[in-house]
Amino acid sequence: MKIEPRFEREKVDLSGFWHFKVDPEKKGEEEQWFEHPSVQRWDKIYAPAPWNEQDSEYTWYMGTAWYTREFSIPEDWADKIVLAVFEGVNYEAKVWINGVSLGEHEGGFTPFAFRAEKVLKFGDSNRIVVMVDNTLTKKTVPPGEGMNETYFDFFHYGGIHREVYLLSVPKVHVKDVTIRTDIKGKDGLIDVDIEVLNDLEEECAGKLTIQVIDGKEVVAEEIVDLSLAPKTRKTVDKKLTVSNARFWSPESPHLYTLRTSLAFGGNRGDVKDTRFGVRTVKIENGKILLNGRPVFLKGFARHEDFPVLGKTLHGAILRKDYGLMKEIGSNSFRTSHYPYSKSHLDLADENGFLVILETPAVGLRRGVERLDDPEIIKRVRRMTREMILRDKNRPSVIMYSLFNEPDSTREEFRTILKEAKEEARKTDPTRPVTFASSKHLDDKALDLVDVLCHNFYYGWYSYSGDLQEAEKVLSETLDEIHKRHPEKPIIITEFGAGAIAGVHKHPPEMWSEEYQAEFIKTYWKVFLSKDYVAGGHIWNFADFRVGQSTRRTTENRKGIFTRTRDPKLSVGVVKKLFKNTPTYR
Ligand code: GCB
Repeated sequence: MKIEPRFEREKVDLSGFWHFKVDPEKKGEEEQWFEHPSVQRWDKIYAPAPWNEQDSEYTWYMGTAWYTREFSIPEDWADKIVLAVFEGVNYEAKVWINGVSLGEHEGGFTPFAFRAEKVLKFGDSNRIVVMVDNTLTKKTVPPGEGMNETYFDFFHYGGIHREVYLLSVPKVHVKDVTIRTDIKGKDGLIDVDIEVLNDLEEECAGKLTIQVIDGKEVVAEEIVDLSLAPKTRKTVDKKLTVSNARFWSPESPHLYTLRTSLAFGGNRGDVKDTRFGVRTVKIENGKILLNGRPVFLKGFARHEDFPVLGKTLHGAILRKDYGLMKEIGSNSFRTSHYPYSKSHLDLADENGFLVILETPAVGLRRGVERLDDPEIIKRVRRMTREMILRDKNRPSVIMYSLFNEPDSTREEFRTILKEAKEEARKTDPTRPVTFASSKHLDDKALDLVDVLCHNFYYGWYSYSGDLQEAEKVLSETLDEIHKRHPEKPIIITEFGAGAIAGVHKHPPEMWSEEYQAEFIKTYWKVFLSKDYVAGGHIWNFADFRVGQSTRRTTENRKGIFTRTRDPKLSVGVVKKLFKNTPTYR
């Protein structure tokens, strides 16, 4: 079998300097800044990257801001569909090209795209204008009331913080691919759904070639005859088998490519590649089974955060972080508290990390009047769906966390959890769902999830400075949770203590590097003593920027690395703990 040739779908990348103007009085729309912005008087900033740390004037800015730039589009794109793609804009975006409105999107961490070919000038210069609003309210997801009054504990960056580009795709193309894998003996069973769109005014007939590619070899192939009526879409469902498959796992993160190629009337059409791994994830008898073996997650809850770049973790930083995470011996992390960028997760697939993928639904507590507010439910459902649609084919993603630390003592939380869960199951019935609870024995919703995730801070926020008592209470609480839900594995998705790099105390005291190291050691001992504990994630991999308050010294200091990735004392300790804890147990 011959590998079908690959064409990259062509892109016009819009990374670079954009003209920029804040609009605190929100007069831009009325004054039609999207029409002919008088950019001579505008500032310039770089995208992708939040606006906050690019100039001190913008650091604490919350409100509306405008971006604009020119770009040109090749002439030979004229017969194509052209999408204006945004991988992440925090929090709300409205987009115009050549003065025409393309649409709007809400939510900072999931991608969106608008059809643009009708308003573009091909072989010519075009202007894009993006209005971004990062205003938080009690009903945004996540919610808040100001830069220092967020209902969540990380800095509220604003702006275009992930890639923006124009993408050309043929009028007949593969719109979406869903890959589900199973294992039978030594074989990988691949179940694919391929959605093909015919956007032409005429019927088209041809063939779809589906190939599983392993390195330079086609290891499975199916060819399907296809005909599509004008302006319709069709989903092709096929099952392929890879004999003697190499299964994806932390120790051997083997990736295959599914290539879908269209051909019509002898002409080659769209080619789309989707990476995947052959692996299974199941929850059985209180264990998380990866390819049938019980796994133990050792790792971190992370943040996307770095000086100046804010939430935009450049490839070089990601490369460094993964190197450090592997050197320490970790095999897992949670995308606390929002879906991370594509490249962040690409590296998880490639490096064999087991990822708990979390939605941006953090902070649904205190100030939020009703957790079952229809507006909030709608937002949560949409963000959950957008996240899963983006990441459903990643082998690294082993479960979805639908919320972080909601007020799960309130009865209404059950309503919004059920809604989010229904959306998750509908979009992807294969992966377990969970949420990170801080309510433990008072939690009213643990019966609704597949895996129990708990965040503990005994020895920090309570039993402060007293690790002996913390150990006792932690152990008793875990046993009681397990007693109530014996069939569900428990992961400790957060545990940690603040340590200011350079502060040392003997005997260990809060805020010292020694106390943090002792804290982690104490917790780890408890986890390993319990058969039902399926993992521990240290809060946090690195220190990260937060809003201003009396509780924090500009950053949350619970990282075992500083914000710039210098190690604290804990790193050596954690390395030993992780190396002595096998992935399968
Ligand atoms: C938590 C939150 C996390 C905070 C952390 C802390 O429980 O989930 O967002 O940053 O505690 O350090 O207080």
